Amino acid sequence: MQSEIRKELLDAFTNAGESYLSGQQLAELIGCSRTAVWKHVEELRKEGFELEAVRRKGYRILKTPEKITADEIRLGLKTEFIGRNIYYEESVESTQKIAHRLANEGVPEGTTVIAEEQLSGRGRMERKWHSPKYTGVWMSLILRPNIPLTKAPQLTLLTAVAVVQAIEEITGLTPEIKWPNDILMNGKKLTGILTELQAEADRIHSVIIGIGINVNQKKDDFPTELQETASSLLIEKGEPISRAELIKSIFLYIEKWYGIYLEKGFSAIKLLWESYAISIGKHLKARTLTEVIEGKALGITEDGVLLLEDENGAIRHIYSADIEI
Ligand code: BT5
Repeated sequence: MQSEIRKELLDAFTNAGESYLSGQQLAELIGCSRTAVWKHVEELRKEGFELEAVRRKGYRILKTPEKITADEIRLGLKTEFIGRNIYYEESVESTQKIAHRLANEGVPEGTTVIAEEQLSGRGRMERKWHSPKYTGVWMSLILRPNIPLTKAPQLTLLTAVAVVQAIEEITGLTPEIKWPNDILMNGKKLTGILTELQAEADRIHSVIIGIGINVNQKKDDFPTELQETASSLLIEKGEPISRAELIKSIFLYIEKWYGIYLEKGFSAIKLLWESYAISIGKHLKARTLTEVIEGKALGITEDGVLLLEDENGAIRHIYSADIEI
């Protein structure tokens, strides 16, 4: 109930833009007392929002806090369901773990878990994902598409396209995608995506999409073993980037492409993905669990499988691998 009022309050400020809203107007819009409005405004102040209060005019928001809070993401969020239900945590082991639990409990599609820090963030195949406090976007999104299991990898590619477009919109930088799940800038990794499934036979219950983006880390903030291979938006752009704005933009692009995907299939996303991919046309080494395959990357299939032409001219289908260019 409390958070419902908060959501409505932030929606009201969003719609008001630069204009002031009086306590009376807010109370009427939300359907609560003026005292309750005042109490919630004070709560927003405590979270780091700067609010201006002018006699006879009312309130307006001047500045949102440095920390990402669920409220800050809600302010100005234009999606219908992606990110509408947010679980925001200060410190967690892994947002994936929490999202799996919530998915089991039946939370609505689009529910997202966001944390300021992960103590054991994970990558693919039990690898670790470095997720220090207040500097990155560490989040897991729950989707429930009605698609066969074999199509699930397409959602990793869809997410990569959405994240690249959001980064472009917020920073003006144009990163590149390395199949299947890395987003790079100048050859260094900015983002990793981890798609996990809850499924039974051939039916998907939930897809949990983990997105990790290095945003405001400086070079020294990375452990030595990552300093040559990882980068952040701050390093690439030369100035700090608002994580909340980036998250909102990602939500909007995911919602857009997910809608198109469910309605029309993967083709439009495949084309876009290929336009952002660095690996196509290049000679690569694909390290799978069992072998290393070398060849020229021809593109991806309709299912998101990477096609490599090996030295004998044979076309190999790569379902899961690490790529070296
Ligand atoms: C990935 O795995 O790239 C997927 C990473 C997904 C992280 C998100 S954060 C929110 C959600 N919750 C989680 O617990 N996970 C997801 P993979 O392709 O396996 O790459 C992992 C490798 O990237 C590691 O072995 C390191 O070499 C490198 N790495 C680790 N942390 C990094 C970082 N912050 N930036 C760049 N590279 C990193």
